[in-house]
Amino acid sequence: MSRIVVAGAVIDAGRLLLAQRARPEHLAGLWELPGGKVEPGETTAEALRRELDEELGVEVTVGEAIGAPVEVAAGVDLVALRAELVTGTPQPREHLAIAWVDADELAALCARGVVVPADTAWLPDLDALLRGE
Ligand code: 523
Repeated sequence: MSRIVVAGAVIDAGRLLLAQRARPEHLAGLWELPGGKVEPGETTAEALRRELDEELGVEVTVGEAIGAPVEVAAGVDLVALRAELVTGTPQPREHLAIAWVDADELAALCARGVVVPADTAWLPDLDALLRGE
């Protein structure tokens, strides 16, 4: 059975929220769209709301999918959904840090190889959103 991991593209005032992973070792220190595994019985939107509450202490509304799903492991697909902050200020409860980046800063991080590899697939889609196209 395939599993889904959901990641949130939280955009506010032309900036994207990134979170720096603390684990596992091969991803530690890399920046990602925050999220996590969809649990049985959850929709992707429900899972994203739960993950962003647990990880960052924020309430979000979830919007449309961004880009195409990425296979992160055999039978594990990663999907990105747009999300908008409703309440709370993101705090890195499970990450090393958080950052708000504009389109140029996101491209620079991807070019430096400090973004989680799967997430770099969405760079064109995120770039267009951040530039308001
Ligand atoms: N990714 C990934 N990008 C990304 C996320 C949220 C996750 O490539 N933006 C990958 C990393 C892991 C897998 O998806 O291989 C599961 O993500 P993880 O560890 O964030 O999921 P959790 O938080 O549900 O995991 P555990 O609670 O540790 O089981």
